[in-house]
Amino acid sequence: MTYIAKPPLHHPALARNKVGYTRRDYEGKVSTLCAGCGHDSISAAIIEACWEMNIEPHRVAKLSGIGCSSKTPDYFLGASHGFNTVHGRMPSVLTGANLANRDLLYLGVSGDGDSASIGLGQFAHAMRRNVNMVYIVENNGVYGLTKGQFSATADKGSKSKKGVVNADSPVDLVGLAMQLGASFVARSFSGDKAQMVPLIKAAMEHGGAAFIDIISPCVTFNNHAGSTRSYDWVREHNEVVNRIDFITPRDPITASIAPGEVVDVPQHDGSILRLRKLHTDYDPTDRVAAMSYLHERAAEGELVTGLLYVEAGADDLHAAQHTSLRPLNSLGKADLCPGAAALEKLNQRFR
Ligand SMILES: Cc1ncc(C[n+]2csc(CCOP(=O)(O)OP(=O)(O)O)c2C)c(N)n1
Ligand code: SF4
Ligand SMILES: [Mg+2]
Repeated sequence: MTYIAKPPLHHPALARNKVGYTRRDYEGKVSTLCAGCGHDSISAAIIEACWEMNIEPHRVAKLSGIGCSSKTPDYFLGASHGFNTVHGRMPSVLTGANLANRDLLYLGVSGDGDSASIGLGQFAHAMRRNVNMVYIVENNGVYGLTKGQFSATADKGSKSKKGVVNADSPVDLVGLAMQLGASFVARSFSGDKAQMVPLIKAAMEHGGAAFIDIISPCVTFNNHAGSTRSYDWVREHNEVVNRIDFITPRDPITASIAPGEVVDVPQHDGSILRLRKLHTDYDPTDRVAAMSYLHERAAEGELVTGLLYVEAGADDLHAAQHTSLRPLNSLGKADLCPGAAALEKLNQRFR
């Protein structure tokens, strides 16, 4: 059913953003996910964020793996580049595409099975290399597409729909991303669009690996009592540490906020992430403190959401590898194939 296209007609009076597109231009095909699936709310937040950020759809490359979550790029940004890869292999395909053309905005969409089970190794290496991308995991604690088996992010002791208790310890992708060196780490909830949209916008402006773990309930297989990924459970245990205001280089910075209530984090392009602190003792620029805070709250059964860690000005993979500033498809033969002498010089470095 993924072939159902939306009618192309637009109401002529639809509002247009600064690059001339309506919200409809950021949509994709009709979703075939179950009604109420958290993943559809995340697609809606991505559409909203891209429209508000005035991003031209053809400047975006969306990549995914396999799963209900990985199907979603078909349901937004229909005019963008897209690659639905193999289960768990999105990060390496995205890394390759990014190395070949640094001028696109890379959006990786994955599931908890896709990134924390089969794709855990791929996830880890993309984070530690600080690949410049937005990486969203739509985390429902189960393999939704294959009918609700526990995934590696399911909490120990949580119950499946049939009452089976999960005996395995969970993989916490947020904790892993921080430990591995990701320079932007956030967690959100698909039921909180007001939190998701600014987080996605900030992630798109960040120049490095921007990881967002979005708890996204699977209404068909993991939304019952005993689950720790249901709408009810997340609403009861969600501890929001901050709210983002996003200030582009052109916006005036006006605020009358008491010191201690706000953290300003400048980004590569001159924009500023302004974090309004809801928990005054939480510092998102201190990696070690942020990790211990998350562990403490998790031990109390709380799920911390918000921008959890951000490192301004971190070097991405291109900076570390001194890659070409121009996309490879814009280089001529002389640059791409500089001849035997250049190859010999290169080989000398490895002897
Ligand atoms: C190599 C390989 N192994 C197993 C599968 C079967 N499979 C398809 S989707 C999936 C899990 C999807 O779970 P998740 O990434 O959490 O996505 P969700 O459906 O929950 O959004 C599995 C195991 C596959 N397609 N390919
Ligand atoms: S099975 Fe679960 S994850 Fe898949 S579309 Fe349905 S509700 Fe969403
Ligand atoms: Mg899943």
